[in-house]
Amino acid sequence: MKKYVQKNVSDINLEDYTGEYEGKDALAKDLIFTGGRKYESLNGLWHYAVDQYETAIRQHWFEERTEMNGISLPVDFSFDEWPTMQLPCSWNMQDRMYYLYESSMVFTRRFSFKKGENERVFLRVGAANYILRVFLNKQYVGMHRGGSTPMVFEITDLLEEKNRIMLVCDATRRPEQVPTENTDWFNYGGVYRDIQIFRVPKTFIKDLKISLAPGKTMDRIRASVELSDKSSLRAVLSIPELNHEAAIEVKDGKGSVDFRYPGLRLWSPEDPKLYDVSVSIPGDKVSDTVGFRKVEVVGRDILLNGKPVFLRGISCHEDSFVNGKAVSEEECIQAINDAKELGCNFMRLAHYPHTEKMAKLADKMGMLLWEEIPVYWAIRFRRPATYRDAENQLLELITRDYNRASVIIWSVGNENADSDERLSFMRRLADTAHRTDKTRLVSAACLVSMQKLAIADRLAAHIDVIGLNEYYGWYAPDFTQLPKLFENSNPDKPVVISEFGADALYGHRGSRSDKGTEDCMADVYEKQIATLRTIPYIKGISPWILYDFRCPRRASVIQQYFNRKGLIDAERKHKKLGFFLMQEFYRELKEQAE
Ligand code: GCB
Repeated sequence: MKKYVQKNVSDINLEDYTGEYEGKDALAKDLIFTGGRKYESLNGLWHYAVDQYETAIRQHWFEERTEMNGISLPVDFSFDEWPTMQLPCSWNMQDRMYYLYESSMVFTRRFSFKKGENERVFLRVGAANYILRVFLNKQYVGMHRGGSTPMVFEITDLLEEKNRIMLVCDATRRPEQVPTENTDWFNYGGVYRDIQIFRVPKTFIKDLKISLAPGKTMDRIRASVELSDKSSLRAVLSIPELNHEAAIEVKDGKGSVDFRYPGLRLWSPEDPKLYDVSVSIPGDKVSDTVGFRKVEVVGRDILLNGKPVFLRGISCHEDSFVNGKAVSEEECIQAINDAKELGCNFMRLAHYPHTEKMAKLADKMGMLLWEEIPVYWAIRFRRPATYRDAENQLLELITRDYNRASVIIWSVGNENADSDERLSFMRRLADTAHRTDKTRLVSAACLVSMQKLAIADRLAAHIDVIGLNEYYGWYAPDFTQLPKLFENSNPDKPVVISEFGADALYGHRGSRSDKGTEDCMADVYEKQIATLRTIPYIKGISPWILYDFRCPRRASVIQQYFNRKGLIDAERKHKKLGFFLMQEFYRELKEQAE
């Protein structure tokens, strides 16, 4: 990190004002395992100010320099007199004034803290879009890039009994970020997931990964532990329901144990069996509630616990009519229940990591998940720093959700044109996902080749399941091409139709060719279903999309800045005709499978 430039009140001629904040990035490797840990919440009312010109970081507001040599200075902030906002939230939903605001906001609050003996203290923020800079007691703590993954900062040495924390959240869209400037969803700003403080002992359990061990058997559990330092000690894994305790020999900070448990009840959407597990070391203990399942690809089949499974899916954004991206637990439950009512056993959580609540609920409620990072459309594939950002988001997501049985697929991107730079970028991401996690499949939502009229994406060789977005009957009006496309293709692995769909405004009726009507959408669904049901290598479908969602690109009178491809409207109240067609199809598929 560069040394701070000496500032008085402002520094009006310094344009490289962000450079001095570089080099202290919170990364995936800094995350700590929080399952079962107590925490103090910093959710609640924070003072805030819109900071359109990033004056807070240009002028070092965090230093609170209000006087010089005993003489008071004019300042441009009034932390404790500012209005308040309830965090976490998407600021766009708090006041019409902020609806389209996409730059920086400053948040600050005071809090008391009683530090214990020999403890380390970490601040965890569940997500903030896109850059978050953190300041505590007049010091710069660090920053995080990436709008949908968690971050952890150590604050042990900066804490006092009375503290002031300041968060500067920058929601600017930039071409080099992941995602880039142009997406088909709304750019909600804000610190929109939980803000928490965790206390841990000096040597603590930094990570716990637990799953079925990769390999042939389906009754072998593997637990791996990583400590915060290179200590060697014995950890104890306990799964009370199995009456099982196992010692984990930890050497130089790492250790793992494998053991067989014949008769283990495996997790599946039909039987989402979960077990409480805990790991303890002297002075520290973490816990989790996990399911055990095996997912693999054999030929063109996806196998769950050794049996072929068809993914009866639906795509879903993290977008609430009322709360924006700060979706509530009730809204997550509702989304899973609506998907279940549709007949789904699978949801594609597009196009970025959704709240971790979603995967925990899916574990409990029995829903398979596809989780994705926002390598979406025209990413700067040549830029090394953009790759590092994308890879870090992928690793943060994998670290966060590794123990979730519901998550079966990591998707490394969506609809990226098949160039050499893109291939090398996304292939590296797929390799990273495979290397880091051997218990899941890797996919990406690919485009069809219009020239070859076939599935011809070169990335397909590097992923386990080919995701395919196709909009025959909608963007590609000539529906007769879809069966031809499948005839021309002979993939050597399963294909999941990760998107198809059509816009319709709920209640708008007309002829089947009248775009924007429910009838036209129903026509597309009927034709899609009739074709997709005949293709043997299609092993899953997740139409676009469960709910209508906000989208600045959609300015027609029907859309009114919403993407209207939802099977249910944005208010989550009304189901469109397409919903019932898909429901009927999934009912049939389910019956066939039983
Ligand atoms: C797509 C994109 C998705 C869009 C959708 C649409 O192919 O993957 O993000 O929202 O099409 O509605 O155009």
